[in-house]
Amino acid sequence: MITIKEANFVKSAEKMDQVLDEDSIEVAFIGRSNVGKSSIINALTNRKGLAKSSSTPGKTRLINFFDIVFKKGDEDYGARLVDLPGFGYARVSKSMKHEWQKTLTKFIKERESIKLFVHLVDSRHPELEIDKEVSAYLHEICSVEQKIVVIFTKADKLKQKDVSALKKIYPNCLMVSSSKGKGIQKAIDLIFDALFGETNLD
Ligand SMILES: Nc1nc2c(ncn2[C@@H]2O[C@H](COP(=O)(O)OP(=O)(O)OP(=O)(O)O)[C@@H](O)[C@H]2O)c(=O)[nH]1
Ligand SMILES: [Mg+2]
Repeated sequence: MITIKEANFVKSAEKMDQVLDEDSIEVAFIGRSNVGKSSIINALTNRKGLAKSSSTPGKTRLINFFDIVFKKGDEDYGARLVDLPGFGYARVSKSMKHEWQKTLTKFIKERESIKLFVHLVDSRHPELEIDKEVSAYLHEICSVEQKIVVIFTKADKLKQKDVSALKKIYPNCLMVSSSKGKGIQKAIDLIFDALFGETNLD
């Protein structure tokens, strides 16, 4: 079994010149505001409050870095999780919002240490325009050394018939509930495999 045995907050960056050096492989959590980016980081690391979550959209306003250690058997594997502000929402003036989105898109585009983009999509609203835009953008900028996975969040809010409907459209999709812990082990396995799995070695 793969576990995350350690997770530590390292730094918050408001601007590009404050970000950490690209000295670790990174997983960036991307998605619209309030989709559950910070919550899944807490669920994955089993550390409530590590990443700040809130029912008010726009909670995460900085680029937050967390160093983690995966454990598989006797081996440790270091990586870094990056919690980002949400796309499409900022409770600030229009010009500030524009600045943020610019910082965010620039960061995602230029940061080669990101090996995996986890695009989080609300399982209740899988077809939103903003997610189509995010997906198109990620595919546009994704290099051969990078991967993209989609994870559906807030699965606990779905009725069984909604789960079946979603599975019909996305047969192999991963649905998680950060609040109930459902699908979290699968998400850890998926992220680990994307970073360190044999398919990753060339
Ligand atoms: N029911 C349920 N609620 C969740 C789940 N994950 C997150 N939430 C709630 O959704 C709200 C937003 O969660 P966050 O993790 O702060 O979302 P975020 O994507 O980081 O939002 P921003 O930082 O604003 O971009 C909070 O009230 C969470 O408690 C889940 O799996 N199930
Ligand atoms: Mg957040």
